[in-house]
Amino acid sequence: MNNFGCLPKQYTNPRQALFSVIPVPYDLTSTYGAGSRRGPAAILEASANMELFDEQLLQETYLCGIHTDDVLEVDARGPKYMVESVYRRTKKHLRAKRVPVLLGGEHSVSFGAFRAVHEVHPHLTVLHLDAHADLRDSYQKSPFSHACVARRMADLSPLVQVGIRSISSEDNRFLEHATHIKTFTADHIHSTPSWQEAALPLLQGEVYLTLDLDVFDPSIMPATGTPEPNGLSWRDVTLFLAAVSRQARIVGFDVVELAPLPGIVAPDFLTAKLIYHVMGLISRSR
Ligand SMILES: [Mn+2]
Repeated sequence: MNNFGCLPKQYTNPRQALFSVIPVPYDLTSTYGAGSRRGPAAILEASANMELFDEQLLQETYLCGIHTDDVLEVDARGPKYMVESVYRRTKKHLRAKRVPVLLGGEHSVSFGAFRAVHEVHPHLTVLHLDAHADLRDSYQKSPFSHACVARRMADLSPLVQVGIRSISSEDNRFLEHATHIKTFTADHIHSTPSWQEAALPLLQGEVYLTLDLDVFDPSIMPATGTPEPNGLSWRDVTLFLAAVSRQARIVGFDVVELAPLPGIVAPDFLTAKLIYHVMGLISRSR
């Protein structure tokens, strides 16, 4: 497997890199379409075909150094153990002052990376882009299921959710009383051009970004386990993240739930390009 961007050695040396990419091919709790275990490999492969000049930012982001770590071994005992090993791996990169970039895998793995980043930046805010609210307190007897990941983050930090269009009645009841969580539904975003004016003031200081690819509309992102209609566009997401990065400091991020479709590479490529673009936004704000 190649490194992210298929970069020459001088740009992947961990000692000089701003970013560490951590591939986590885990999908054992997926409830509908599995297959996100093949996500990290597909992202790395697609990233070899990207133009390394970011045409929106007018910069060559790889010059700040992108290290790709070894694939994280799957711990089949369950998400709790997986979260723990993601935590330890993320911690290692944070200690070396690199920005962790997690490649899922299913969404449950994000909590490990978040927890490591949260220890270093306890006042961070979580920005959660997703079709699903993921606020269940427990699911299939696990508090670390993919369906609980936003709830676990919200136990520790304020949470801003963007693009939500699938929510359980339990989640909805919980939201009525959760004053530290603000949810911007896809419907609201589509019908309210000024929605960012309400979202951006909530995203100051340090931000951890967790991005489930099903936040995008299935027309451009069909390769997820749980696609939902009426999603966001490339432009919706990148313009919003650019605005966030201009005012806040994104201290780590994960991109999860790519379940590659044989013969259709566009979603893999979208994901690789998105990750590279977010790295570009982060490098620019430093
Ligand atoms: Mn989702």
